[in-house]
Amino acid sequence: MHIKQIELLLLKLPYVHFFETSFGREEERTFILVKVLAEGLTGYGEVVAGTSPLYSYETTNTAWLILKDFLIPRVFKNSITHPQEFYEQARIFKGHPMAKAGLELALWDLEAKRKGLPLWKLYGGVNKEVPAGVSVGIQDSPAQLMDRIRSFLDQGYQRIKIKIKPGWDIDICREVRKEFPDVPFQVDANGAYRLQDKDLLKRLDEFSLVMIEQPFPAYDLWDHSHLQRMMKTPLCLDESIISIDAARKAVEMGACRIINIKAGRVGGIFESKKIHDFCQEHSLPVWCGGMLESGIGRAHNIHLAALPNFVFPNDLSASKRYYAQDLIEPPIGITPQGTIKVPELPGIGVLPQEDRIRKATLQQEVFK
Ligand code: OSB
Ligand code: MG
Repeated sequence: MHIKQIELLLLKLPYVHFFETSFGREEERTFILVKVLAEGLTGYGEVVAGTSPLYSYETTNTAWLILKDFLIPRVFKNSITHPQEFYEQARIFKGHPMAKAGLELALWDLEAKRKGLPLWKLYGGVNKEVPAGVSVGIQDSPAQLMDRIRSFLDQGYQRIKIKIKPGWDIDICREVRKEFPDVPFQVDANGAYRLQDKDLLKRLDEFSLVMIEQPFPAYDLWDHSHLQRMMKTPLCLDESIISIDAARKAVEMGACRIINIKAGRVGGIFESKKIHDFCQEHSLPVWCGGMLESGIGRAHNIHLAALPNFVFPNDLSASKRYYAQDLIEPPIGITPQGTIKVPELPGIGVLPQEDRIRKATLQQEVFK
């Protein structure tokens, strides 16, 4: 096999409801799709970088540049076809994990389609359904938050995660707990606090949270290890876990008791699997995070979440929770039990709709 063509597409899709975190509010998502064409098949990958360097330093523009100038030329020059070869060669370039992951995911989809197998079988997945949670952004008022949570619980989601930031934390958690006393409930600060906020953070122990995600900035494993010793509630790291190396250090330091895995953040599926396996050996449960992906990126996440140590409900929600019209058919749905079925068709196992992709495309570049 050789790869005939690689395409980068910049897409924009409006959210059904704005999404606000400690770093701001967004009404739409602009992201890169990667298409890899060979032997009449197309592999699809999604780059999770946003337009601004808020979640991490990568942006749609930096990822486009790294793909165009370094990663795509390497695939053609060295006739790379297998995702493992790509992973090994892409590692020589520093950083830019989201750009690397987007292309690795497209190569995985292509490889699985060539074999006629769904991705989860290539990854060693075992779960036929994965538990669905929902990540609820900061709202205009507590009442609006309660309404949204109620509606998600009515749809069957197994747990609620809310975004917190200074000023939208203790009082909001108290209200959510009062309204929904038995619901599995967790919070995500996206790094908005510092060690000096430890007394406030320690008060979160009273709400029986399943976990507190990323209270401190990404670089700060050390202060997370201090906070974890002071708190009953498990800390979960997201932004801090950029590699298997970071995962090992976090675990050795006691900086967290749970890890959220995102292929984009760690640079692809190989790195994700290493983190998954390491956590399994060290009895740390993991779950799959999300970056408000389209159905293409989300389908990739679902296959990853089929691995055995994905234990907690994931940030994997139905298509209609994010976008009025997703890019795939059938749309991702949730079962009455609050799970998502892992697709059985080859590759990502859902069908990208080229007409919808075309309608959402702002910019495109073809490489041969
Ligand atoms: O921190 O988990 C996060 C979305 C964008 C950036 C960061 C995060 C999130 C989410 C959304 O929480 C999860 C989802 O895709 O449903
Ligand atoms: Mg997070």
